[in-house]
Amino acid sequence: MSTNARIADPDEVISFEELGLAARNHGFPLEALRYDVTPVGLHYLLTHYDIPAVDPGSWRLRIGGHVDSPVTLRLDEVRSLPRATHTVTFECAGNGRARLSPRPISQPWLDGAVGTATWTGTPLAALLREAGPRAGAVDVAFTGADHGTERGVEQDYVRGLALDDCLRDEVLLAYEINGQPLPPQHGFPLRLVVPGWYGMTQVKWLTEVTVLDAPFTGFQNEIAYRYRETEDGPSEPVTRIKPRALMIPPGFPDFMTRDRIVDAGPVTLEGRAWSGWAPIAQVEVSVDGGETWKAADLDPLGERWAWRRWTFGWDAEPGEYRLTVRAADAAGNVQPVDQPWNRQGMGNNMVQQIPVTVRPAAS
Ligand SMILES: Nc1nc2c(c(=O)[nH]1)N[C@H]1C(S)=C(S)[C@@H](COP(=O)(O)O)O[C@H]1N2
Ligand SMILES: [Mo]
Repeated sequence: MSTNARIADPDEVISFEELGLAARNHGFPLEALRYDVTPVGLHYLLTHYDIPAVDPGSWRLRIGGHVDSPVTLRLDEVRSLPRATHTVTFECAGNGRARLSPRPISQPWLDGAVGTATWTGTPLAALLREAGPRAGAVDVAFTGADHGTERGVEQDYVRGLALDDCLRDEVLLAYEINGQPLPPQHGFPLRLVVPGWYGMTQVKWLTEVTVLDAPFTGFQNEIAYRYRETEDGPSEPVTRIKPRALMIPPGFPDFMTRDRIVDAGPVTLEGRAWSGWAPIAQVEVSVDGGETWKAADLDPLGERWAWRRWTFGWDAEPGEYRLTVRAADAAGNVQPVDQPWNRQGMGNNMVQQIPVTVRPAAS
């Protein structure tokens, strides 16, 4: 049995199975780019299996493995630890997958597997230090309370992360989103938040934190979240978020195609850009599908792990346009116009394309 995603045949359309995944795991509507912080119900969702039933009274967090003093905590004990809050842009590593050609079959995201939330919790580093990783500790495994099978492998959802990455100041065990207790779909009662990393790292319904003296080799790290060109060839782990800019689609939409109609005249195009590698340094807009580019205006840098707002003044004259936007970060990573294809459809940060008809202004 292959543990790779299947690739769609050239004329194969989206199946009921994919539609089922897409309905459970909804994206965020692009007009929600207008909010600095995404309202909870508009944040994207991705859950591999079922949302587990967790009883907060009997729930425990266990920190153990290759440590000197294992720790077990009740929810009220976690909540009484020092608090920290970070505003963080999340993005699923599969965002953009459904636009790839040929198309890897999995959760068929278009552009909307994104959201920015204010996460409150307690810094992971202090708890890990209290448990005391022993000499030789390399990775930490984070286990969720959800369970399922995936490509024939039965498993709890578990992700590994290098101990050094776990000890960064910004990493949280979060119990609140936007000032409210986590709702079931976002990981109640506790989740991991690792700012800058793609979504698979943000383990929901956390129950166990296990320090390991050998590299973690579980399914979600070794099989699922890899950049892989061929079925059996070499692969690289999916880690931090590549740069992406998105635009609020201007004007108003057609119901079916979602193509846009805009009245001629001055239009302020607006959106957000982010990168998990370095702060956003530049955003450029094209109204001709990527032939020519002009720099957008950037809002001042805000919180490091939150997206950055941009605007662009467009003098729209009647005609047909294809609006496109691309981001570059301070580490020199630039969003591509052409698809970065890989076998499992990971990290497709190819630019958004918005067909727009500009109609003459009513006189
Ligand atoms: N336990 C558990 N954690 C999980 C997942 C999961 O299926 N189970 N999905 C991951 C993936 S792939 C993503 S993109 C994010 C989505 O977080 P959200 O649903 O809160 O937006 O959660 C991550 N954490
Ligand atoms: Mo994801």
